[in-house]
Amino acid sequence: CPKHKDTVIAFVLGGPGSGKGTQCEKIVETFGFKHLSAGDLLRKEMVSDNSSMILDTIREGRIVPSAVTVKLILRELASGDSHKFLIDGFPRSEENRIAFERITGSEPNFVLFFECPEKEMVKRVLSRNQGRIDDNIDTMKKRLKVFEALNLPVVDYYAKKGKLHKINAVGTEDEVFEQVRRVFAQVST
Ligand code: UP5
Ligand code: MG
Repeated sequence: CPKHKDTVIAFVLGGPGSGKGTQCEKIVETFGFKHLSAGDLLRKEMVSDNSSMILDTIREGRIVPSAVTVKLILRELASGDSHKFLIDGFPRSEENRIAFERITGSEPNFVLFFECPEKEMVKRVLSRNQGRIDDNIDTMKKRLKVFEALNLPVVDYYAKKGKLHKINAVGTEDEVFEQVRRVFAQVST
């Protein structure tokens, strides 16, 4: 189990294009966390393993089996000497959440949730232009449906546990980060 008593794990949740990756980079610069993007880890694995399963799943906006994603996250938690982790874009379903808890024996210390209207998320994703196979209107519609059906229950779960910090994701990157900064100030006291 990678979790020592001084390990800090924050889950960073929010819909597709809500700004998770962008804000995680700022958190890394300001608060010295290690950033683990589940999506980035899966895209790397897809290429290095030539995995058509991961490719097809991402193109359909569906969720890769928990065992695959948790293995990649565990490898990162165990490598290097960081003990403060941002896990971005995971868990995406109750099944993901339960698998993570069972396999690592850990729960996150706190959870950030970027709240963003669908219209804004669609606009951001379609204007990103970084060649992601899932950044097209058809896949985006599917990603939004999966987010609503499977990820929002995870958000509710952490809200009930008192671990959820909601961030209004609309505004400039700096405006959004001001809210993030306040959360980190609050949880580290
Ligand atoms: N942008 C950012 N902030 C802005 C702001 N305040 N104002 C205006 N523009 C802003 O941002 C998106 C775009 O918006 C960028 O161009 C940015 O400059 C701009 P970004 O920070 O990239 O948003 P993010 O929330 O990270 O969006 P992303 O598309 O990465 O979210 P997803 O959750 O859809 O993607 P992820 O990579 O996590 O997952 C992709 C797929 O992998 C999933 O659909 C799924 O198929 C699979 N997956 C799993 O199966 N399991 C997992 O655990 C994780 C992923
Ligand atoms: Mg991202």
